[in-house]
Amino acid sequence: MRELLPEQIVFFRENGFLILRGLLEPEDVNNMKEAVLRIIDGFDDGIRSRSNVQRLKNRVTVQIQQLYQANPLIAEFIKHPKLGEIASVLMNDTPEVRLWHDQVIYKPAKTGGPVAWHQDYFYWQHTDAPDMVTAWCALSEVTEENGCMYVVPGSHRFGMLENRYLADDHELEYIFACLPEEAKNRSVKIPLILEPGDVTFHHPLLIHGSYNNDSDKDRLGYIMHFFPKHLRYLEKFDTLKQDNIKVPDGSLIRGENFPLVWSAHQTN
Ligand SMILES: O=C(O)CCC(=O)C(=O)O
Repeated sequence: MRELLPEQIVFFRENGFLILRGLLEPEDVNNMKEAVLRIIDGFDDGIRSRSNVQRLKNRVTVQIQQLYQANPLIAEFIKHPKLGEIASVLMNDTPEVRLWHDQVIYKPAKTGGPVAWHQDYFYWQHTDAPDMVTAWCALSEVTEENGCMYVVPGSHRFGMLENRYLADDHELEYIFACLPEEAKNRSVKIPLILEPGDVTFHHPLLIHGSYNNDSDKDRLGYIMHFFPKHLRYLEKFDTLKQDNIKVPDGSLIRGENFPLVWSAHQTN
């Protein structure tokens, strides 16, 4: 394995996340930042899902999905060989990595709002296993002041929580109430402080969230949620009915909405 050391793989298994510093080239960061900002500013068409989530008064978190379908440079970036290879290893060496979806989460300076504490798999329970991995690419400086992501290390080992997330008051204590007794004492949150070009990977059961951007610097993250070759569709749990999965119940998830971004056969 070229990109990851054995101890980094062990760290991910134990903690449910991993920070890789300087993984992206400055040129990639600059090009992606420009492409993503064009979409935020409304210059590229074809965006399937766009929302300005306003959970708190005067606070906005801009969340846009499927950017790669609107911009050729982003369509190329999702096939970044380092990201694909790392995702494969963190998903137990799956021979194929596909994109579940991408998204930008943008918190403008002074007005950027929170992302409530959650586990990603809550949204993905119409798949047959919590086996995905997310790559969170920093396209700006990411600090506690401008609303970095916080994670609860090891919380991916607590299983699925009963409550989906904490909506308004955004206190971690609320979510602790849902944890198994033995996990409560061990839970702390830590900030993921990043430079442009750093990438963090996280497990779909990891508890994570982020707070307001009170600083005078924008926070910009481009996020890819990857899934392994063996993942299957479970129609009965498809309560959100997003209509992007076209395969029959019980089948491997494939199709134009789930591009193959990395394959062991192409790189070996
Ligand atoms: O960007 C954030 O603050 C949260 C991101 C997130 O929830 C995710 O990448 O799964």
